[in-house]
Amino acid sequence: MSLLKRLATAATALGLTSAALLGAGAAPAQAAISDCPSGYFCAWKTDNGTGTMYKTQANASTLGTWDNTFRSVVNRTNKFVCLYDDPNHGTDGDVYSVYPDPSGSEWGGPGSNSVSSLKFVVAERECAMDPYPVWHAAEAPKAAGFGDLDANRTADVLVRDKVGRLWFLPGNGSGKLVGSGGWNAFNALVRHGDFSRDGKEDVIAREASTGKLWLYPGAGTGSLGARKLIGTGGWNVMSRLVGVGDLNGDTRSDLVAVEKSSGKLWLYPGTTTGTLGARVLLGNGGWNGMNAFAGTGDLNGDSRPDLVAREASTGKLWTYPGKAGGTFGTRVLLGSGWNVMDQLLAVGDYDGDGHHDLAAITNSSYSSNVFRGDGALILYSGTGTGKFQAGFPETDSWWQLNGAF
Ligand SMILES: [Ca+2]
Ligand SMILES: [Ca+2]
Ligand SMILES: [Ca+2]
Ligand SMILES: [Ca+2]
Repeated sequence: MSLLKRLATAATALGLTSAALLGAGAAPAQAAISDCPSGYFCAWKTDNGTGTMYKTQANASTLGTWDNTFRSVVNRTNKFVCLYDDPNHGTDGDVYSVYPDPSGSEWGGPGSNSVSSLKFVVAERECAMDPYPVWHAAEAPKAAGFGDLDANRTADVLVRDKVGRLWFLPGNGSGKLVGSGGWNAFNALVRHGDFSRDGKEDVIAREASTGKLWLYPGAGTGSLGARKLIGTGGWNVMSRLVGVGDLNGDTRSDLVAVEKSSGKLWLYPGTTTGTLGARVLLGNGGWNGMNAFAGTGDLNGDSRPDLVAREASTGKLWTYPGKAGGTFGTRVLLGSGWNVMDQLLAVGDYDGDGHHDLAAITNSSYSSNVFRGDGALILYSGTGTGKFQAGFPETDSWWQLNGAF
């Protein structure tokens, strides 16, 4: 039973650990545990849920006479309950989270008499950090506004959280809610390009249940406008959708897609009306062997957008240089060891030197002398000649999210 888990707050300990924190293993006195009403968080001073019961539906900055007394708890709400050793939800001490359990079928204890405040949150990461991760980017006067939803020449990012909210990260460390929910209905989100032809970058989303493709026109502020159907169905036959910029050189942004059944790579050219035109075969097969993509924009200085892809079997990272005619030239090896990344992220020019860059979010296999485990953001500054500088571990706050775009 992993009822209680510690949230890592130290830079070197990302990820959940639970082993030492499980509660009392003895069967609860059913009558007492079931005294906790539906919709409440309850706690007892005993290890088996007997005796006087504490119950609340509200955040508590201090616990009064209950300070440092919780021994067993049950969370019959639909939110996470964060338990803090510090008062006022401080994160210097240990932080535990108790999973939503409306039926009250799981219970346990923090294993210590140290809880001094508690808080209800919808996403577990909010127990210890902002709902969105930290993103900083420099103004980039020389780069071409790629990865820039609010058109201020600072590379920005969209992040989806575990509860389906969408956050816009402008690049100054802050985050703005631009989608209040429902975004987990999509199993592909693509950006990097102005598809609607109004000069503002847009988002394309594939609806998992229907295979429909929707265009969410960017408002130029980081927010998205009313969606428009651009694909009536069938898009679930594609394993990957990637925004690549203008691959075929007609000034309109294009999409590439990998077909699940065949491993073929297709180009879907953007059209004058914001829809996608007749597809063109780019690759005859084998593209299912790639399990992460980034449409980074031009990396090698020929003004044509390039594509970065990771080979699943080897962990090698390859660049596919865009070439005249809207195809890709011979791939170039960028490096190996990339299987420790959960996701590649095309971020435009984050450091403002005029060259497109790359970011990656780590998975649990990642380890460096700065961060370990999942949820670290590593930045790779492009050289402008098709290469990247060594990765820079930027922050470990990209944890417990559901994708970045
Ligand atoms: Ca921007
Ligand atoms: Ca195009
Ligand atoms: Ca290029
Ligand atoms: Ca750069």
